Amino acid sequence: MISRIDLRGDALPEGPALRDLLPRADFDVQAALEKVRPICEAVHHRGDAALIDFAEKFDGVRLQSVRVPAEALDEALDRLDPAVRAALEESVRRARLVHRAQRRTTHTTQVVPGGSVTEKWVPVDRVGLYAPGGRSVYPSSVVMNAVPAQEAGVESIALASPAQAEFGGLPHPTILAACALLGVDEVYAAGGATAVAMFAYGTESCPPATMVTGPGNIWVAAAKRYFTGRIGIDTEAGPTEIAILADGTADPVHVASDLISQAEHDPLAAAVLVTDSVELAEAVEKELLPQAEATRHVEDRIRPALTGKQSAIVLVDGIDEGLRVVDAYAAEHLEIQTADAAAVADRVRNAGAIFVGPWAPVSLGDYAAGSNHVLPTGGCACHSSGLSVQSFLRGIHVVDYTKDALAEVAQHVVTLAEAEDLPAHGAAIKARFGWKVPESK
Ligand code: HSO
Ligand code: ZN
Repeated sequence: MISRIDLRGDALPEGPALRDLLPRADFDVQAALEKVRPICEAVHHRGDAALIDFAEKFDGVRLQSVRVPAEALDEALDRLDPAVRAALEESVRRARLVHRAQRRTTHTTQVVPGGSVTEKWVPVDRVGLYAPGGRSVYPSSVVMNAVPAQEAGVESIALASPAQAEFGGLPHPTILAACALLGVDEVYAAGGATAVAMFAYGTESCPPATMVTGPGNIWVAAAKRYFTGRIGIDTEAGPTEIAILADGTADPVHVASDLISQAEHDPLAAAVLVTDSVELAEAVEKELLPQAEATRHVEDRIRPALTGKQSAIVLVDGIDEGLRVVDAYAAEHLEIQTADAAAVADRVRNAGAIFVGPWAPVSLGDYAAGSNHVLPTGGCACHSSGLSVQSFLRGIHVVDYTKDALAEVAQHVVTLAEAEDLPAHGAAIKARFGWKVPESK
């Protein structure tokens, strides 16, 4: 059910040529951009009225108000299954441990006596988090977005999730319960591009945000791209990906179940096994179908994901070549299931998150490892990181020089300003010293 790409024999090509041999889903955000433009503009001009009309059109429900009343949040938490509540609490506890350790401290560098640069870290003022509805109602994603924002010290945190007709126009109750658990009390029923536009422009009921984060479908990604440069965004999340680098020591049952686990998200999800063992490849192929058939979403998501052009088993000549392949692919999630997995994992350069050895499946990271599950997709892991405390912070340089410290470097500044044909830059220095440049020490 899954295709094979055989890269054994000849030497592997370099860089982009190697990347072109590897499978990837089509996810044309640029094409979606034209469709979201009128939606964003309608929210800009008509505010809440546009959000209410779009909820009726896309979600089939007429809203009383876009803002979710506080009682609805409390009620959702009261009604939450106690086992789900306990699991979410543990997920939050572990995520807090990891994200608290990401906090940055103010640092001052004494460049010269009397001259210092301090880097202070300031959280963004207000973020809008997005939690999808429909096929993907993930309270775990509320945790993964809210915890780093909270640990970064963001003062104003709001969340939007699509209105659900079956819940009277409120977002899904598990999303509301997760918000209540996390202390996120400003919640809106708005979905897809309309939610991003609501946060970007602000409406009568929702003040504008400086940043929007959170996973979503192609319309959310397109809306984020539309607002790039106006508001901060995290990476544009595409369909989920798992790559597994495995040798003959890996257990094919586990490898197959991990590939299937991420194929479960989306018909466009990617599952890629890179191995130097033909025996493992064959054993995994045998496992995939029966395991997939035994699970609920086989027809609508898992089979199309595994048989799609974005998924494959890639055969290589040894783990060194395997490492070159997984680096070229730059997976959102990368599992290392080889002998001495930690040493192999240490050599990986490009991945959103790395899962080491037989006891760290991606599902653990999705819910309760403490790591973040909002990660770069589509090869963006070669230049971007997953969501973290850092995503919500700005490092501001504070430059503090005395007269003597400025005098000491004045000549160099004037010289560089002249070299760039910017004499007024030099004049701003000279003016402070009676228009004479002090001698450099
Ligand atoms: N694997 C998804 C996140 C997720 N999994 C949410 C389960 N729920 C993208 O990293
Ligand atoms: Zn997942």
